[in-house]
Amino acid sequence: MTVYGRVSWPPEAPKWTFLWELVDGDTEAIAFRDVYFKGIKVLHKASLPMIRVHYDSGAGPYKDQLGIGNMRVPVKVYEHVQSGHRHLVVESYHVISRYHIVNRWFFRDDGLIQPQLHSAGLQHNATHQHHVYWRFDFDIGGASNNLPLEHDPGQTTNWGYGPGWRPIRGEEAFWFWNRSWAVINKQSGLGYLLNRGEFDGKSDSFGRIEGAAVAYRASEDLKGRLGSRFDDEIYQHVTGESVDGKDVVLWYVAHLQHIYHGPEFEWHVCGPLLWPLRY
Ligand SMILES: [Cu+2]
Repeated sequence: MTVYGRVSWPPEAPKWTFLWELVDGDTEAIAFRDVYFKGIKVLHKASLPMIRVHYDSGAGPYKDQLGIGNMRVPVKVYEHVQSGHRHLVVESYHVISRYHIVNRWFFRDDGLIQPQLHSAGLQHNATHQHHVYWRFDFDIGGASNNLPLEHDPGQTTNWGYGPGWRPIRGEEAFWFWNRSWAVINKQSGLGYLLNRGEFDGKSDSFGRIEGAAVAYRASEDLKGRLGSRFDDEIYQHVTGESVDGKDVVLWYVAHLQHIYHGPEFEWHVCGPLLWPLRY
C-alpha cells in the first residue's frame, strides 16, 4: 500500500513543490521526493528510514520504522503561521507499542526545512536514548556537481568556502557533535546548510556517528532495510569513494536523551534545521 500527495505551496504563488509518499514494506517514514524551492531542485529524496532506541537498563535495543501499519490517522498536510512565517507542515502520527511518535516536517516560506521527530511514552521505566536517522539525498540544482562540507567552529583555516568550512572530498562518517554540514552546487554556489537541533544530543557507544556524507548509489538506498537494532551499519557505505562533484547523500543522526523521572507522558523533540544558501 502507498499513500501520497503532491504539494505546490503557497497555492497562489508556489515556492515549494514536491511529492510526499509513505510506502508499506521497507518503510522509511514519509519520503519527500523531487523537492524544489523557488523552482530550483533541493532534494531527490528526504526520509527517515530508522530509529534505534537504547535503554540504560539493558532492555532492548529496538529498531523502529514509521509506516502505514503503525500510523494512527491519515497523513496531515496543513499551513501553520508562526513568528511571522508561513509554513507548510506534513506530518504522520504513529504508535509503536507504548511509544507515540509524530513525524513532522516544516517547509518555511523562506526556504528553511525543519524535520522534527516528537516522541512520548515509555516502553520501560528507564532512561534511554532515541537515535534518529534522517537521509537527505541532495540534488542542489541537479544531481551532479555537488560537494559536501563540514564546519568546525574551532577552526579558522579558509579552504575557499569561509573560515572553518572544510570541503569533504571522499566519503566519511561524522564523529563530532559540535559541527555543521552543508551541500553546495560547485558551479552555482547554491546550497543547503544543516545545523543540529537544540536537543539533538551527542553520539555514544551505541549510536556512534553524527552523520555521514556518501556518494549516491541505488544499491545503498536501503530504506527500512538499513541496519539492525544493534548497529546502523552506515559505515558499510563509507568506503572512501569520491563525493567531490558527485551526487551527494547526507546522513544526519540525532541522539535524543530521555531521562526517566517516573511515570509520564511527555513529548520530546529532536531534529535538524536546513537553511538555504543563496537560493
Ligand atoms: Cu523516550
